[in-house]
Amino acid sequence: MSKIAIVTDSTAYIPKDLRKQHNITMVPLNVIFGDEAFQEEKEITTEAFYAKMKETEQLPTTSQPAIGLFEETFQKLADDHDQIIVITLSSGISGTHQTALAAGNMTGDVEVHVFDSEVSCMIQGFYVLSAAKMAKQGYKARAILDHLYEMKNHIRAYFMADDLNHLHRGGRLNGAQLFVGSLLQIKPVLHFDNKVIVPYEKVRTEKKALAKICSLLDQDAKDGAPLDIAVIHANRPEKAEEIAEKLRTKYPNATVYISYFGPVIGTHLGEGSLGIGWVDSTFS
Ligand code: MYR
Repeated sequence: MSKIAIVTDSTAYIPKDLRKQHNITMVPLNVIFGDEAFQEEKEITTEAFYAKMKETEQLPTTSQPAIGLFEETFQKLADDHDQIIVITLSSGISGTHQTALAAGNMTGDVEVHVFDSEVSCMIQGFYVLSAAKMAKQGYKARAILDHLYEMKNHIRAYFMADDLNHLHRGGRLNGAQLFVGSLLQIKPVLHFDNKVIVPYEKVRTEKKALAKICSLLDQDAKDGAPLDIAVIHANRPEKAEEIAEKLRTKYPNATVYISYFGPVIGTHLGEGSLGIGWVDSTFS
C-alpha cells in the first residue's frame, strides 16, 4: 500500500500536538524584523512576535520558505513515503505554493502533489486535517486530492484587519485600488476571491463587520447543518472566546474552534484582527 505524507506550511497554524497526532509535517515561513529573520513557531512564538511588534518602530515583513527547506523536507519524507501531498496558503498572496511546486519537481524519489488552499490559517488547516485523516485511513492520493477540491465548494472564510494599512503596505489588498483612500479609514469585511484578498462588504465598524460575517454564517448553519467553525484572532483571546461562546450556544450542532493569526499573517493583518471561517463537517 502506498504511504502518503501530508505537509503544510506554518500559516495553517495547526498546533504542534495536533500535527504530531495526525502525522503532519510543517514547513515554516519567515517573519523579518530589520535584518533578523525568524522561522515562525520554530524561532519566534506568536506571543513573542506580538510583544516585539509593540516595541519595534520598523514594522516586520515576511518571506516564503527557502526552496531548500522544502527539498530537504521532501527528501526526508521520501525515505518512508511514496507520495507527498503539500497544502499551502493561497498562491495569490505568497510564493510558497510556487516554491513547493518547484521543490517537488526537483525531488526524484517521491511523487509530490501541491494543493493550493486559496486561503490561509485554520481554514487551510481544515483541508490539512481532512487530508491527514484520509491518508491514515489508507485512501489513495488521487482520492484525497479529489476530496480537497470538492471541499473548496463548502469552505467559507471572512475576516477583518484591525488596520488595513498593514495589508495595503504589504501589497496584499486587491480590487480596492479605487477605494483605498476611503477603505483605509474603515473596517471592511474581507475574503478571498480567486486566490486574492478583496473587500467583501464595506462597513465602518468592527461590530458591523462581525454582524455581517455572522449573518453569512447563519445562512449556512440555520438548518442545523453540522459545521466546523474557526474563530481566529490576532492576540485577542478574550474576544475570540466571547464570539466562540455565542456561536456554540446558537449552533449546538457545530464544533467551534479558537485559532490564531500567528507572526506571518499577523504582520499583514495587524494585532486585534479577527476572522471566522467554516466548513460543512461532513467534508472535514
Ligand atoms: C509571504 O511573505 O510569502 C507570506 C505572505 C502572507 C500574506 C498574508 C495576507 C493576509 C492573509 C489573511 C488570511 C486570513 C484567513 C482567514
